[in-house]
Amino acid sequence: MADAVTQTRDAGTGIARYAGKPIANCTNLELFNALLRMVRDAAQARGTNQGKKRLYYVSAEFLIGKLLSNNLINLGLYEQVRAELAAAGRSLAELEELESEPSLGNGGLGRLAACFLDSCATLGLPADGIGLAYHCGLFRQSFLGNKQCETPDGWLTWGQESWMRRASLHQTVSFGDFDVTSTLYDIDVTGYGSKCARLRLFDVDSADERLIKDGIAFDKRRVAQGLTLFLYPDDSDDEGRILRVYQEYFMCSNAAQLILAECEERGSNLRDLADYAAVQINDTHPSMIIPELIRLLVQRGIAFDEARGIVRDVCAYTNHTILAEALECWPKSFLQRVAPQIVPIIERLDADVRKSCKEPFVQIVDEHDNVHMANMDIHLSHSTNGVAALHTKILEDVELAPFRRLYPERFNNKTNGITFRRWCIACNPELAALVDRTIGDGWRHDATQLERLLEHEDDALLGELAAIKRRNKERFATWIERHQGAKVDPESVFDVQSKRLHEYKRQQLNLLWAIDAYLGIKAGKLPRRKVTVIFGAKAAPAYTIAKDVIHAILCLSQVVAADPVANKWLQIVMIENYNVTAAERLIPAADISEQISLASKEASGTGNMKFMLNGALTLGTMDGANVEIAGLVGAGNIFTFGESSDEVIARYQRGDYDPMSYYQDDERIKAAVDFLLSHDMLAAGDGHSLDRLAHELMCKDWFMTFPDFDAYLAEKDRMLEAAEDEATWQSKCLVNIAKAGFFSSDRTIAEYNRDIWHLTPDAD
Ligand code: NBX
Repeated sequence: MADAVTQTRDAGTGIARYAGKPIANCTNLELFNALLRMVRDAAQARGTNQGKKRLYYVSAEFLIGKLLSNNLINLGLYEQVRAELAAAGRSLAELEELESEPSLGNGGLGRLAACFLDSCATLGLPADGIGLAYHCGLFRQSFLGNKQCETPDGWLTWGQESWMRRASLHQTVSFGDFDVTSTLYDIDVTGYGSKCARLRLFDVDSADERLIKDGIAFDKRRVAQGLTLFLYPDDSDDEGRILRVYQEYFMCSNAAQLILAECEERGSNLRDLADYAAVQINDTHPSMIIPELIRLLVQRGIAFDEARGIVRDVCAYTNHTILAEALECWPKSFLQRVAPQIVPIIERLDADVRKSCKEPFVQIVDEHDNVHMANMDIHLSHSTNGVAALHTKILEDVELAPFRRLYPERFNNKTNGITFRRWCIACNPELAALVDRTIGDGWRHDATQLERLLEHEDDALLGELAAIKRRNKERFATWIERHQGAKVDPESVFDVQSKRLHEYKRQQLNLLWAIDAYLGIKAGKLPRRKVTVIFGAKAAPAYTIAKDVIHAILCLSQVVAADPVANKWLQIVMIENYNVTAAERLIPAADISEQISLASKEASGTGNMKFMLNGALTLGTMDGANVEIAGLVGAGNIFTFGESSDEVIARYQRGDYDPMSYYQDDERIKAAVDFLLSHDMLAAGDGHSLDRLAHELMCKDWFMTFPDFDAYLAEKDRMLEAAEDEATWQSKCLVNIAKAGFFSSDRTIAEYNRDIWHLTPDAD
């Protein structure tokens, strides 16, 4: 190992050698490609974590972010590469700009998968992520006429060398009506000072990007050509939904074939598969791996009942939501068309369940012949976990209570985490250096050591924290101006809500606050300091109300900016095409972290952890991991408001929520909602969209924005007042940074391994 590291270091000193000419004579693209090759060699020299038993983390998404800097940091090459480039008058930052971000995920679930691979690699666990090589991934978002536009994100066609390496594996997947062949691509996932994990992505050989017409539209009936073009093709019609089932089965069949072949190669006789493989099913998109594995085992001569037991011992399922509409449920007729070979298996699994349990809620196939993927996962795996303490408790006591009664020992919690390599060391190097100077660098491998920061609290440390925040805000200001021409004031409070656009996350609550603040300024009630409200969010292309919220935010942004008084005190910015790269700029610059989901609905959240680690304070409901953050930092160091999850669940059960009565009885709510249809807003935007949103809030408000409105306003006001006492504020930030250690994904992964996977770390 020591030799490998030395060799790696030696190789790393030669950018020019990789470029084939002196640095000074290279274009930035040539330097980028040289670094890419250097990193790939260094990663290969380290090798991948090995062991008899291997984790296969199967996921439709891996939101990995740009790789160059992160890999350089993890391989210990960052400083010398930076210095070598600087000596030749070149900048690593400029090269980073050339890299396009892999568009392989959409939200928290995909980013979690990426953090988990980083931690598996770092902890020495033999692990692979398995997913799909989407050509255009999630759409690229732009704003036109204050609306979201979607275009393909052709991240793979960028004329540079790629992190993806074509593996020699080729497999065939049989659908009901035709066969396809697939090719496997590998991306090395470097660990921090360790060997690597791998991200293994399947593509279909018949994929054809020429199918894409007009924006992100394409003929979804051309399955073989369109299969891997996009992550989550529009599923507002049956053609789109069937295409998703094709995608999922393609992923699952490839994964199952690969796993069995590899395990046999490592010595498994397949009856002992659980000694060789742990399969983690990331939400329900990979659920068909269960019947597919059973099918392949039966094909290899194992009796059905035994195959079912083997698969149960191998598979574990992670649930990421309690929203009923997000739990996948496919008509059996779709499966019959896509993969008829697994339908009899699913029917037999369903029949088994029916024999032992009559409860309709837990059946795999319901009376309308819909297959409930999560139900299949729970019956056919040995572990079902939620992703934060509150979420797991709601699953156990409410949403999945009948399953819990059947299988109490299978339920467990694994509170999410984030990798501190990307979310502090890489994105906030000044903060990381300050921590090193203050408590040493042991926290980089054992994040709980961050608590020691509290022993060093004094004016000097708090002053340094404030100065770092200020510089990060300036850096963000420079970036957003370059990115989309927006000018923001680093003197102002940066109040940030960045996450996928969804009604349950309640960006509309923040929007109503901003309208209320604007109306207040117009009426002469000035804030203590300018507030810059920053949103980052993509809306699913077919999610109309989510797009209406984006439209209203963009219209309001224009209205406020055009007002010569208000624009001195309030600014609303929506980041175009929010992604990991934008998050890396934004999060270190935030003062306020908005985590305002309707209590009980956000399974965990992971942005909340990233903001905390970067010294922002949370304004949040007692939901998801916010509850655990509050417990760790104490009531004085977080700003919470709103109804509790118990109250919300009771409200839903009573079914008597009436938004109209709030609208009529609360003047501020009425004024804010009415403003959506004001002359100024209508002049900035589309009356239909604004009207639809106002109507939705007044007449439905399914995620109960109004009952929390007053409490939100009051707590945000208290928070903005607190922000004016710099020393006390920074002291609260310090507590948040110090207590963030629990949320390292190294802790999460160690728990998965202890309780579910039982892998042996590669000790070399
Ligand atoms: O998973 C997210 C949850 O909403 C977060 O609370 C949680 O922190 C995170 C990681 O556990 N879920 C998520 O991102 N889901 C999806 O993006 C999704 C996409 C497609 C679909 C269902 C869910 N059909």
